[in-house]
Amino acid sequence: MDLQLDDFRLTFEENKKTVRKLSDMKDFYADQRMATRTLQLYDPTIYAVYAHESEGPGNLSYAVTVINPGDIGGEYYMTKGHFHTKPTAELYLGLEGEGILLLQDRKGKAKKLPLQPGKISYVPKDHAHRAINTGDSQLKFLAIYSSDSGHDYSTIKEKGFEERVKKK
Ligand code: M6P
Ligand code: ZN
Repeated sequence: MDLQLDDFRLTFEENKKTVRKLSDMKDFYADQRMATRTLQLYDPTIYAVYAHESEGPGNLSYAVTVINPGDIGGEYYMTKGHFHTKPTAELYLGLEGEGILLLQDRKGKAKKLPLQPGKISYVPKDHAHRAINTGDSQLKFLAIYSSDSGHDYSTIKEKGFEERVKKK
């Protein structure tokens, strides 16, 4: 299915805004020396999440994430990445910019999907997911997820993703 849509304006009322700066996620980057050096100079905003969150089972939450262009020691700006605490899936829709959606199952098997305008990607349950901005402009995408999915960041923080996406 291929749908040609006219330019449109996406609007919704967020009830939660999260801004992640380098200082919030220093440990997620491979090049710790470069992360430390960067933080001595400034604390760049890596991404912001504008979410409309609902509560409880049976409901949906959704969010637009905006990842700035940039890298730390060649590793592109990216989201922290997480598993869901409950086995629930998630849907991604690329809006602007170019990037990669990195998936990883519980056994550590990774998969890279393109994140680009108009592209819908499905994150199966029990798969960690991280978005990476590989372009030179902002990467924007919409994510829709179960309201009770929950974010487990600790597994990724401890073990990391098998794959890192770096500048060539
Ligand atoms: C998407 C969704 C959100 C998530 C956000 C940023 O919008 O998956 O649930 O919060 O990306 O990703 P992270 O929470 O891993 O930093
Ligand atoms: Zn998620």
